Amino acid sequence: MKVLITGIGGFVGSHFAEYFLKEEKNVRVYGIERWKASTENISHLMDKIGFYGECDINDIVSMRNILEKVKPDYILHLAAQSFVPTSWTAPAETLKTNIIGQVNLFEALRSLNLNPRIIIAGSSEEYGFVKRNELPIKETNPLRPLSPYAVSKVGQDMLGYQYYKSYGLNIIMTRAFNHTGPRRGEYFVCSNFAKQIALIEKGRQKPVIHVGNLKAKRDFTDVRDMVRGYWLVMQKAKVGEVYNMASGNAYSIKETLNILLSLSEKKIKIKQDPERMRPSDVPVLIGDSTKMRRLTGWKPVIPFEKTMQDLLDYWRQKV
Ligand code: A2R
Repeated sequence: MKVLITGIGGFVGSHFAEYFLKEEKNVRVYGIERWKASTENISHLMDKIGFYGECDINDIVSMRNILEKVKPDYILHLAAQSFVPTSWTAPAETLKTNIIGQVNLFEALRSLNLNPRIIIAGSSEEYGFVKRNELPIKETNPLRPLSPYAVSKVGQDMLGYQYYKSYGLNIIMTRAFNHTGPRRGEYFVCSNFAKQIALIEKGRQKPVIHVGNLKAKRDFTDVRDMVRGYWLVMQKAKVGEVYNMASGNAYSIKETLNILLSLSEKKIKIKQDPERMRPSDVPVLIGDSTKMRRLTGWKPVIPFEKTMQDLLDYWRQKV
């Protein structure tokens, strides 16, 4: 069985590759690699992953070449401009990579007459502004995106549906709520706090942690639980359907900060930094993943405190 992971060198992609190589011996893992892509996250796995040269999802020729060579049974489409704040500073680039990049993937598959099962990595950010009485959020909730990133993910989601309906492609849409853990990019909130604490412990930053909006509440799942969930959805889900993936529990950003601070012996002050505030932020996101759980039997098993401990230890080793 051949699985192609776009964005394999990213946070989720690297955990996915690790999961397959450890737990699913009958799966052959392939990746796509951009010119000068960072392979740090998967450097320990490189010899076990199949690569067929450079591929940028914005370039349909390179996309087609890879698909023709791999002929995958499954595609996990993770490659994206994945960072919400960057989508404010580079909205057009975010829309291009996420939406047009995905069109390139679909059109390349169509031109090759390939029809693997494809998972689209959507996001809880698609729900955007959510009313209190809509929590926890079901798949049927209106989408009211609040950032260019969120709009790009709504676009990916809708295109997935449209290509399923129009051309019968085997596409499954997911909306993953927040996930974190070791290797999370340093610009994402928990990872950023953990890195700052690790730098403070090493004496490389004054004992002051810079933070943005601490009030926002997010539904966090460990990335290792998340990739297990993605694989179950990939195998069992109904094509053309959308599935939330969430823990169902929310922590405020302040609570995550407090957990991380409690794992350090250093006395650290907290400083709010106006530059870290977003033009519009989603106040609370809590997901209802009943649909996906009923289908697959999945539930997250890694406690949030362990995720935070592992994330902090990752940064302690890295800085
Ligand atoms: O930036 P790179 O070269 O390290 O590769 C990133 C890749 N990527 C691309 N690959 C090919 N062509 C492109 N034009 C292109 N642009 C970006 O996507 C990286 O390997 C991956 C994204 O990884 P992360 O930023 O760590 O995202 P994460 O957290 O793993 O999220 C995976 C998916 C994304 O679609 C999110 O929007 C969604 O889950 O939540």
